Amino acid sequence: ADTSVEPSTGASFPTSLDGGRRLTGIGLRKTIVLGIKSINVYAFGVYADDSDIKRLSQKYGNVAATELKENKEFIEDVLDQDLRLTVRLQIVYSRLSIGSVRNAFEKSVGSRLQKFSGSENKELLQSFTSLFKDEYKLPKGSVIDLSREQGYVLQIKIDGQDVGKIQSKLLCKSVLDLYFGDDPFDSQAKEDIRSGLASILFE
Ligand code: DAO
Ligand code: DAO
Repeated sequence: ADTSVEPSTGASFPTSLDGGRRLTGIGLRKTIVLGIKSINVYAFGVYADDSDIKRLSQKYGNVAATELKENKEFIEDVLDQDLRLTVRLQIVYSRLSIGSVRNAFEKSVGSRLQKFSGSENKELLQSFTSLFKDEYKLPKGSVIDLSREQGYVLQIKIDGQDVGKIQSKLLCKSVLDLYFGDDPFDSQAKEDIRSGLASILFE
């Protein structure tokens, strides 16, 4: 099958997933440790279900292809609506502990919950982080799929194994926003993902 390779890590992503979701863009999640050192934590790819995204063609059919990816309302609709998407993460950092995943998650996703709802949503955040059990291991090469399934169910798989799911429109949106919202981990990836999503409407 065809793949797309994230250049700084060599992580490779199939251009489509089982079930037909198609790759729209790939990127890199980095973090700064000890205030100075930048490390690559994981590479990611964002996949979208074509037929779900095409449900937006009625609304945006008259917008030019080149303008659609810059259209704020279009991106808002993709973030908000019940459209199936998967973010695949491939761990590249070799010393990732579940505790640091939990901390990072509380910061990144926590800030989005606050931004979109105006409240901390501690319980929602904890219901999610409680799925991150200490016995899981995330060695380099682990693959995590975070999917929004029908009915705003956020589903998590590690190396293809179900880890848990939570039904929450707000949580789904908050996770997706990290990758192609306004203040993303990787801004080039955001551009690519937005173009990829927009191009689905014009084929
Ligand atoms: O070992 O001190 C350290 C650095 C750990 C950085 C952890 C960043 C975690 C990012 C979230 C990963 C989600 C799979
Ligand atoms: O990079 O800050 C971030 C957000 C990453 C989301 C990671 C979710 C990880 C869920 C799986 C952990 C299971 C132990």
